[in-house]
Amino acid sequence: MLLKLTTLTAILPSILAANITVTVGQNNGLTFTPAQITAAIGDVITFTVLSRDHSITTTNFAGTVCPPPDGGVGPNGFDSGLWVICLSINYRIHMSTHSLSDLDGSQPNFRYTVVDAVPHFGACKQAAGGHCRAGMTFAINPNSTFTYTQFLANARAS
Ligand SMILES: [Cu+2]
Repeated sequence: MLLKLTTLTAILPSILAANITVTVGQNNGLTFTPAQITAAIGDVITFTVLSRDHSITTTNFAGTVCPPPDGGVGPNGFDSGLWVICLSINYRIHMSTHSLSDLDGSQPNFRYTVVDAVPHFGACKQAAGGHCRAGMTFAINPNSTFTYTQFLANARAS
Protein backbone atom coordinates (compact mmCIF):
# COMPACT_ATOMS: atom_id res chain seq x y z
CA MET A 1 0.00 0.00 0.00
CA LEU A 2 2.79 2.39 0.87
CA LEU A 3 4.42 1.74 -2.47
CA LYS A 4 1.20 2.39 -4.35
CA LEU A 5 0.61 5.68 -2.50
CA THR A 6 4.14 6.76 -3.27
CA THR A 7 3.64 5.97 -6.93
CA LEU A 8 0.35 7.86 -6.99
CA THR A 9 1.94 10.87 -5.32
CA ALA A 10 4.66 10.89 -7.95
CA ILE A 11 2.28 10.60 -10.87
CA LEU A 12 -0.53 12.93 -9.78
CA PRO A 13 1.26 16.26 -10.24
CA SER A 14 2.06 15.47 -13.85
CA ILE A 15 -1.54 14.45 -14.50
CA LEU A 16 -3.02 17.53 -12.84
CA ALA A 17 -0.46 20.05 -14.07
CA ALA A 18 -1.80 22.56 -16.55
CA ASN A 19 0.03 23.79 -19.61
CA ILE A 20 -0.29 27.55 -19.91
CA THR A 21 0.75 29.32 -23.08
CA VAL A 22 1.96 32.90 -23.35
CA THR A 23 2.98 34.58 -26.57
CA VAL A 24 5.86 37.06 -26.62
CA GLY A 25 5.96 39.91 -29.13
CA GLN A 26 2.72 39.03 -30.87
CA ASN A 27 2.16 41.12 -34.04
CA ASN A 28 5.60 42.69 -33.47
CA GLY A 29 4.22 44.32 -30.31
CA LEU A 30 6.08 44.81 -27.04
CA THR A 31 3.73 42.47 -25.24
CA PHE A 32 3.28 39.28 -23.30
CA THR A 33 -0.13 37.79 -24.06
CA PRO A 34 -1.74 37.29 -21.60
CA ALA A 35 0.17 39.64 -19.32
CA GLN A 36 -1.36 38.16 -16.15
CA ILE A 37 -0.99 34.46 -15.51
CA THR A 38 -2.58 32.42 -12.75
CA ALA A 39 -0.73 29.17 -12.23
CA ALA A 40 -0.51 26.42 -9.63
CA ILE A 41 2.63 24.67 -8.45
CA GLY A 42 3.59 22.12 -11.08
CA ASP A 43 1.97 23.98 -13.96
CA VAL A 44 4.17 24.58 -16.97
CA ILE A 45 4.16 28.01 -18.60
CA THR A 46 5.34 27.96 -22.20
CA PHE A 47 6.43 31.33 -23.56
CA THR A 48 6.55 31.34 -27.36
CA VAL A 49 8.61 34.13 -28.91
CA LEU A 50 6.91 35.40 -32.07
CA SER A 51 9.05 38.37 -33.00
CA ARG A 52 12.64 39.41 -32.70
CA ASP A 53 14.90 40.29 -29.83
CA HIS A 54 13.07 39.64 -26.59
CA SER A 55 13.72 37.95 -23.27
CA ILE A 56 11.55 36.51 -20.52
CA THR A 57 13.15 37.60 -17.27
CA THR A 58 11.90 38.04 -13.71
CA THR A 59 12.45 41.41 -12.07
CA ASN A 60 11.57 43.51 -9.04
CA PHE A 61 7.98 44.52 -8.31
CA ALA A 62 9.05 48.08 -7.51
CA GLY A 63 12.15 50.24 -7.53
CA THR A 64 14.55 49.04 -10.20
CA VAL A 65 12.08 47.22 -12.43
CA CYS A 66 13.61 47.97 -15.85
CA PRO A 67 15.74 46.49 -17.17
CA PRO A 68 15.39 43.13 -15.43
CA PRO A 69 18.87 41.91 -14.41
CA ASP A 70 20.70 39.04 -16.09
CA GLY A 71 19.60 35.83 -14.41
CA GLY A 72 16.36 37.38 -13.23
CA VAL A 73 15.21 38.27 -9.71
CA GLY A 74 14.57 35.36 -7.38
CA PRO A 75 14.02 33.27 -5.36
CA ASN A 76 12.73 30.97 -8.07
CA GLY A 77 13.27 33.64 -10.67
CA PHE A 78 14.36 32.92 -14.23
CA ASP A 79 15.87 34.42 -17.34
CA SER A 80 15.43 33.02 -20.82
CA GLY A 81 18.25 35.11 -22.22
CA LEU A 82 17.72 37.18 -25.34
CA TRP A 83 16.17 35.53 -28.37
CA VAL A 84 17.10 36.96 -31.72
CA ILE A 85 14.84 35.82 -34.50
CA CYS A 86 15.28 36.53 -38.16
CA LEU A 87 11.92 35.67 -39.58
CA SER A 88 12.97 36.30 -43.17
CA ILE A 89 15.26 33.30 -43.32
CA ASN A 90 13.65 31.28 -40.53
CA TYR A 91 16.47 31.05 -38.07
CA ARG A 92 16.83 31.82 -34.45
CA ILE A 93 19.80 32.48 -32.21
CA HIS A 94 19.80 32.23 -28.47
CA MET A 95 22.26 34.92 -27.43
CA SER A 96 23.65 33.14 -24.38
CA THR A 97 24.48 29.96 -26.26
CA HIS A 98 25.00 31.47 -29.72
CA SER A 99 23.27 28.42 -31.11
CA LEU A 100 21.74 28.51 -34.53
CA SER A 101 18.85 26.17 -34.82
CA ASP A 102 15.41 25.32 -36.10
CA LEU A 103 15.71 25.91 -39.77
CA ASP A 104 12.17 24.58 -40.01
CA GLY A 105 10.98 28.02 -38.91
CA SER A 106 9.38 26.90 -35.68
CA GLN A 107 9.32 29.53 -32.97
CA PRO A 108 11.51 29.34 -29.89
CA ASN A 109 9.85 28.33 -26.66
CA PHE A 110 10.93 28.99 -23.11
CA ARG A 111 9.31 26.79 -20.47
CA TYR A 112 9.03 27.53 -16.78
CA THR A 113 7.63 25.05 -14.30
CA VAL A 114 5.94 26.83 -11.40
CA VAL A 115 7.55 25.84 -8.10
CA ASP A 116 5.88 28.19 -5.63
CA ALA A 117 2.64 30.11 -5.15
CA VAL A 118 4.07 33.58 -4.60
CA PRO A 119 3.77 36.40 -7.14
CA HIS A 120 6.52 36.70 -9.74
CA PHE A 121 6.94 39.74 -11.94
CA GLY A 122 8.84 39.77 -15.20
CA ALA A 123 9.72 41.73 -18.29
CA CYS A 124 11.85 41.82 -21.40
CA LYS A 125 15.39 43.07 -20.87
CA GLN A 126 16.04 44.26 -24.44
CA ALA A 127 17.12 47.82 -25.23
CA ALA A 128 18.52 48.52 -21.74
CA GLY A 129 15.02 48.23 -20.33
CA GLY A 130 13.30 50.11 -23.15
CA HIS A 131 10.89 47.28 -23.89
CA CYS A 132 10.16 46.91 -20.18
CA ARG A 133 9.43 50.62 -19.71
CA ALA A 134 7.21 50.48 -22.78
CA GLY A 135 5.09 47.94 -20.93
CA MET A 136 6.54 44.61 -22.06
CA THR A 137 5.83 43.02 -18.70
CA PHE A 138 3.99 40.11 -17.14
CA ALA A 139 2.93 38.79 -13.76
CA ILE A 140 2.58 35.23 -12.52
CA ASN A 141 0.11 34.96 -9.64
CA PRO A 142 -0.30 38.68 -8.85
CA ASN A 143 -2.51 39.29 -5.79
CA SER A 144 -4.47 42.12 -4.18
CA THR A 145 -1.30 43.55 -2.61
CA PHE A 146 1.06 43.05 -5.53
CA THR A 147 -1.13 43.81 -8.54
CA TYR A 148 -0.16 43.70 -12.18
CA THR A 149 -1.56 47.22 -12.63
CA GLN A 150 0.80 48.61 -9.98
CA PHE A 151 3.74 46.60 -11.33
CA LEU A 152 3.14 47.99 -14.82
CA ALA A 153 3.04 51.53 -13.44
CA ASN A 154 6.28 50.86 -11.54
CA ALA A 155 7.89 49.54 -14.74
CA ARG A 156 6.89 52.56 -16.80
CA ALA A 157 8.27 54.87 -14.10
CA SER A 158 11.54 53.02 -13.53
CU1 LIG B 1 11.46 42.84 -25.83
